[in-house]
Amino acid sequence: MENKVIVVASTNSGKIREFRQMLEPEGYTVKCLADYPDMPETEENGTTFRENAVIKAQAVTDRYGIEAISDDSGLSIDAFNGEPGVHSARFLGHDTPYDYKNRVILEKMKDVKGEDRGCHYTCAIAITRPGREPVVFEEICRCRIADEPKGENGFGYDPIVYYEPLGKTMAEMSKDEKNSISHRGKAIRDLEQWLQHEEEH
Ligand code: ITT
Repeated sequence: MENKVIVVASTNSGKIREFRQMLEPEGYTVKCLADYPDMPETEENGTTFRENAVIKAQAVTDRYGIEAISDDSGLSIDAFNGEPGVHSARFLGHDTPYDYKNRVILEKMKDVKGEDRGCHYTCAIAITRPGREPVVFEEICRCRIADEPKGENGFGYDPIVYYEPLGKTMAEMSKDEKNSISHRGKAIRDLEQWLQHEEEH
């Protein structure tokens, strides 16, 4: 049987890599916006992860008349009242390097101790299809802000996001470890189950 093609409406290479790591071994071919170079940038003007996820996938479905999947995600920090949240990519500037963003967060958190360093990642994955209602899978991963950046793996905020049960930051995890516990890993598994169910019916 031919692989099912999944179009992930994203330009974020870290996200796309994780979709590939999880879906390609299951027999899917993962495409991304690099395969659709004439797709204009979509304005993410929703106020929730769910809304932004639907906006991004729906834009691709509307333009090309195809099924599309998107990921809207971010890091919500308790001590910052949930910020940067949906603004995670734009926080301190979209193109600002993450080692700088991470250092700024650590500096702002220097007097915040213990339990008060709580945070969570959220991932909303939307699937849109022509003439159908969008479906969204949303998952979180509860963590805390590390005392210092650690690890070289992953992307974005991973070096300062410490996951207590494994005793390491997301950037110190292997790809399989991160995918087994992360917000995105869980949401991709939800999506996969849903796709399998759809294929059977
Ligand atoms: P697309 O919209 O093209 O997918 P984007 O980077 O603009 O790419 P978002 O608006 O969803 O995507 O922003 C998500 C940001 O949240 C992302 O840029 C990272 O900084 C952060 N983020 C989300 N998941 C993460 C993860 O698993 N590890 C580290 N940082 C993550």
